[in-house]
Amino acid sequence: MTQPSTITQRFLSKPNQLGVVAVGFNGGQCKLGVEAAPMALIEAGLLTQLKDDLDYEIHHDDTVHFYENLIPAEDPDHRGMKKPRAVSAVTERLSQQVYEHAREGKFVLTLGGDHSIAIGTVSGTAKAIRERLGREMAVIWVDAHADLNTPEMSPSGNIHGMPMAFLTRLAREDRRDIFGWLQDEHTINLRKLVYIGLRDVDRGEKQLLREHGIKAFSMHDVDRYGIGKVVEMALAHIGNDTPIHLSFDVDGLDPQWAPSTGTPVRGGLTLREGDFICECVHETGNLIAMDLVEVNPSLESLGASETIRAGCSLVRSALGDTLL
Ligand SMILES: [Mn+2]
Repeated sequence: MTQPSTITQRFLSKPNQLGVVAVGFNGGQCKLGVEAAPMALIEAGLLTQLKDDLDYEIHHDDTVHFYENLIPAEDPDHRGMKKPRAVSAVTERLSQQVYEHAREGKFVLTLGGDHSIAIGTVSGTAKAIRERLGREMAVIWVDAHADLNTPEMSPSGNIHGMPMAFLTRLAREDRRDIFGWLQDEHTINLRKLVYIGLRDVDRGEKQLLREHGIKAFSMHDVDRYGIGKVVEMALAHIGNDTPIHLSFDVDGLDPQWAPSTGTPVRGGLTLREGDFICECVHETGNLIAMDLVEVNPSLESLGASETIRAGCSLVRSALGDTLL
């Protein structure tokens, strides 16, 4: 038995309204299956739970967007990036969809899809928050990976490893059809980015994290301080007067809890630690949007339903579900 959240939301003018965008996009990486996640999460009852148990008014077009008509026939690699035009076109459209929900003061929940879609979601909320409140927002990125590779640094060329580089302007591209649509209004200040759960960070990314003093809590920090202290430090870094966009890659969780994901890495967060992060971020009253990405129901037949259940639990926790 659950009940609606009692936390006052500081930056949402319609705190009980939920804009939902279901994004069945897999083009930021090479494995099939992640495009099926939004439907799997919805069929598992996620939106019904948010409506019936947590009293949200759901604004969803009842569509999983695959954006087939945006995918170009020809999409050769550019600066080592794979499918750059497809990812650019899809995230540009998604950015607009998210922006339209966020500018009305609704919470925006995006169900991915691979993590490249965050180029669309974060840019959309960042723009809306700048317009609506005249503020810069913060991003909490829960992930095994930093997703901070510039195209030239990326070992794989998969754009799901690059979203944070484009969103912070560490990577730039002038071509309109390859992320040239990203304007200053869409971007995130490096000082307002916080990572939790990192444990598989590429060498070039480590250098960027150090050079720019980006706040990052790895699994080493979770082991040393405990998740309670880590979340406290993460939120202290952001400050209490800043809207927060939570981008949660399910591979932040240990494969024991979320095995069905494209790039699992052992030694991750427990489901309770993941839920705890979401609960605490909700409790700030500053959360304005959440992405749940990289659930891949096709990858591990035995673990798919477990991973979907874990994903539902994370979203419910971020939207105010409590244990008591
Ligand atoms: Mn990721």
